[in-house]
Amino acid sequence: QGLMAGKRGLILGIANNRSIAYGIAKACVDHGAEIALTYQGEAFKKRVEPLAAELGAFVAGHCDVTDSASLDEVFANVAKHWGKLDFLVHAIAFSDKDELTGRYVETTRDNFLRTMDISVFSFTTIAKRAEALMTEGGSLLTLTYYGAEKVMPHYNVMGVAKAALEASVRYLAVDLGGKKIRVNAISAGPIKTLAASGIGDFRYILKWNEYNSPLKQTVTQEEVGDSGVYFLSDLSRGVTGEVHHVDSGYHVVG
Ligand code: 0WD
Repeated sequence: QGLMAGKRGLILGIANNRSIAYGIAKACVDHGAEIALTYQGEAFKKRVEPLAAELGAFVAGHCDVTDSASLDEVFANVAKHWGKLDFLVHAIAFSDKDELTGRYVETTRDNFLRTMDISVFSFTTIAKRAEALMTEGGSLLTLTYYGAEKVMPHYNVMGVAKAALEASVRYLAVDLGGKKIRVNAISAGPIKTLAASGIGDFRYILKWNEYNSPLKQTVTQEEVGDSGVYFLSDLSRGVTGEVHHVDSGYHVVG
């Protein structure tokens, strides 16, 4: 038995074993959940398949959120395999790394739209697809960052996108609440991952958080994973529309 025994969830956004989504996936499995994973293209397939084997996960296929046919296929595979869904994790974001440095005002229209499409709209379209399978209620979780609330150096258009993502959490919570589907976000402190390596001066940001956060340390994927279990399990059954900081407390001082 476990906090997540009997629950089945789809986890999107594992690039490798340093991904935040991997930390959440592992914590869910440790607490008894069954999970499905996706990969973004052939390059990531080779990394995700061994992780799926390790976690006893079902691989639901290729998922590129800019390609709705791939999303249709992933959800069709989940429907065929399980018939229903209890939870979903969205840990996907993208922006051109040339624009994750310097001034926000230089953002191009193309990269603005692409960043919003992959990092914000994807959560809404995925929520709609998940709603159809969450026949007994459910829990949706996305990942955000403090750069949505305060100006962080180099975070630029991604900060604007995360602000829109956090607003989406609130609108989706209202739309889906009647079906007992909860929608929340974890605002994670900085963690060294593939996506984070695209952000200018990331090592400095890590050190800054370590020295200045109340807990005097940066967070780990395991810590985000454990908080994820709270949101994805019935422990948080009274909570929706929330943006919860898992950042060693940095947001109270930064
Ligand atoms: O410090 C950090 N690492 C933080 C990350 C602090 C706070 C929040 N986050 C957020 C990110 O913005 C993102 O929403 O957490 C989420 C997960 O990011 P991560 O774990 O830091 O990064 P990573 O391991 O790289 O996973 C993100 C993945 C992609 O990897 P790459 O490296 O290719 O960007 O998002 C996926 C992809 O697997 N992804 C896509 N998936 C489907 N379709 C797409 C796409 N078009 N684009 C990116």
